[in-house]
Amino acid sequence: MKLYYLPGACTLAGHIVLEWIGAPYEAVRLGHDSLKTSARQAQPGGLAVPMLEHTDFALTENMAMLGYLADLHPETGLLGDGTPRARAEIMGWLGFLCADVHMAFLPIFKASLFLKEETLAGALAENAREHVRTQLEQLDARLDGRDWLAGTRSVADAYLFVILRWAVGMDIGLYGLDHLMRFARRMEADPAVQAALFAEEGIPA
Ligand SMILES: N[C@@H](CCC(=O)N[C@@H](CS)C(=O)NCC(=O)O)C(=O)O
Repeated sequence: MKLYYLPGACTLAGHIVLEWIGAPYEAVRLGHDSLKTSARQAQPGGLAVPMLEHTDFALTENMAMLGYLADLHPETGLLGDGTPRARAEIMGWLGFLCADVHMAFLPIFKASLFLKEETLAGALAENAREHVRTQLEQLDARLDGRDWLAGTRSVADAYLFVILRWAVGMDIGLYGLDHLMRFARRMEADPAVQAALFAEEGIPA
């Protein structure tokens, strides 16, 4: 099992899930340039990370990859208890995080994707911050009285942790979002999360 990653990227979610699973894997750091020359361009999202290789199978897209890892290891319960309802609930949260919240960061990360006029980039990013903040408030409310998004620890929680790190790094912050802060502290104290972070960024959580 081989995970291709970029430090600071959404690949951290897969890295955390691999650590939670505890089976052997190799993490391979990529640069932005190697992404563009990747032989996996034919895959959906093949110009981006993460990418996972398992035997002769190359997989991209977080939702597919995280689901695949959890399916390979049902004993971890990372996609629920095996019932369609639990899986659907987890995939619902993962979908929201990947398709809505992750994408809402794009105008903050790279305004030039949306605007030719550089002078407007700051205003665009500021609006995007407000939008992400609204999404974070929804996630915060969800964690009121719950430790995990779907009730038990799942692949969606690994992705939520990535999103919270971006929120802090991009000056959105978690001020006033007490349930999310509690979640982040608990994840940071998890040795598996610490191992993934150390491997990717060389820094303790
Ligand atoms: N829809 C993709 C999005 C993946 C994505 O946005 N990856 C970013 C890092 S978080 C990336 O590789 N960007 C290319 C780059 O930074 O050059 C997925 O869920 O896997």
